[in-house]
Amino acid sequence: MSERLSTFAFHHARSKVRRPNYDRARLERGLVHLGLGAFHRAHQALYTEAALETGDLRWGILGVSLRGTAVPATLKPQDSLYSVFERHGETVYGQIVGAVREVAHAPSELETVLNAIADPAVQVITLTVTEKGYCQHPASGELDTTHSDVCHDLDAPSAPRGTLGVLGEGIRRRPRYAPLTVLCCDNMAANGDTVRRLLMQYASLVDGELAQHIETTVAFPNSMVDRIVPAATLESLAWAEKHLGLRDEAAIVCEPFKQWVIENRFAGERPAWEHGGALLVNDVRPYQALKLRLLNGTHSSIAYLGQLRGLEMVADVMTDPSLGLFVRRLMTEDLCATVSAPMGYDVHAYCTDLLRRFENPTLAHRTEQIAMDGTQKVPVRWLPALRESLAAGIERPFLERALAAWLHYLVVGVSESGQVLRINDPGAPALAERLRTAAKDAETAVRTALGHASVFGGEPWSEVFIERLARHLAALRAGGLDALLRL
Ligand code: CS2
Repeated sequence: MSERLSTFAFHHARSKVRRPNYDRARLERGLVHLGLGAFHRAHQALYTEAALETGDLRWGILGVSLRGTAVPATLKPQDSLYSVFERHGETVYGQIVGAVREVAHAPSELETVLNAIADPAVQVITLTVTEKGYCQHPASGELDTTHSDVCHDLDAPSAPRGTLGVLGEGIRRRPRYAPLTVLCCDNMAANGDTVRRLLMQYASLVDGELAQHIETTVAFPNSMVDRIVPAATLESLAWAEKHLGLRDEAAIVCEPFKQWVIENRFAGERPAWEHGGALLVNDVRPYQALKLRLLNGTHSSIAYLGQLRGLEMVADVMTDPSLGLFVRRLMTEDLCATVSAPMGYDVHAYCTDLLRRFENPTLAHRTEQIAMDGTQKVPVRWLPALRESLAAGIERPFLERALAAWLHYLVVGVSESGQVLRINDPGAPALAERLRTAAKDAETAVRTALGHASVFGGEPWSEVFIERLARHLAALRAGGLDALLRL
């Protein structure tokens, strides 16, 4: 077995692997990141790495895990160093990243985390806590005051455990003169505005003074993030070890593409992320809609169809003749028709690139990973496009079938090739329960499911749509995916 990556060992990495060109010992702490998963490490941290390489060493990251111990336990023995390999076919580019200066596990190192957020030298807090980490009702976007984290944090605001509670208490400890930017990097529409609204709702339940402090000192720009980062596997770690020449238990293998579009509304200073290619714009919403609908929307359809068929990887779905064609048409016909491109954007070329990214045969991107948390993702990725289309009297044949496939996936239990479907979504049992109690007839099942307001919203759905969705669900139940796609 090779030597483990660390400050001491990183000079022994293979010469082709790029290393930090700055003196890590001089790195200051200027950023706190909540949610230290692979996505942050393969995305925002690389933009920060590029900013550090210009010689501005103020922007070292304190990376925080809000729950699990696995990431801190892996990174601490490596002095927070890790490697990222970009891979498409034979093309490989690897680098060791030094931007994460230190890591913390919030439940056991809470004071460290809160005091870091309170430190005026920290001017930006970035977040990737997944959609469910914000404790919102997915459909309305309002704070879920019955959520166990919210209840816990409202009871003990100075010893919080949820994202909003940790942010709230950290900000409460900041001096009033110190500006702060909270930058949400999760896949949600108007993500910055959403976090602002939720945090303000939370803060006003704690005390009015905190809400006012946030109001006057904190900015919440919206941002669009993009990079496909599959969860690590034993194979990907072994592959990375071979290319790194060192053992890195936090190694990431991802696609070469990355994009970050950020609204240029920071309260204080920020790293020069444009050196890593970030685009600073006035309005991020058109980019966000394009990405959430075309990339994430198609991704979710790949996930549920793939899961139902028993296909493990995204690339397997893309090469399956009938499913591959279905998802291509879902993207280029249904979803494409619902987006308006930012100025100068070639949506057709964007779609072609997306399809090529999904086809990447060397990326072990599991359909199960994307299928996770559907009750949070579907309301963002599919439902707005569907609502807008239905309001204009337009049928979206592929998207509507995909929605039926998701509902079926929630209750069917096994794939068409016999694998047990493991559903990882805290919001799923309530919806599945509705589908099950109304199981017999597809139309009743659909009506009951669409009545689940926290996912589908309070507005009624049109009768013609309900009929079509019921027909799709009935076809799936009777004849599986082939019957659905034939309809
Ligand atoms: C995926 C995203 O897991 C998922 O839901 O759709 O993580 C996707 O890979 C990224 O948003 C790509 O930028």
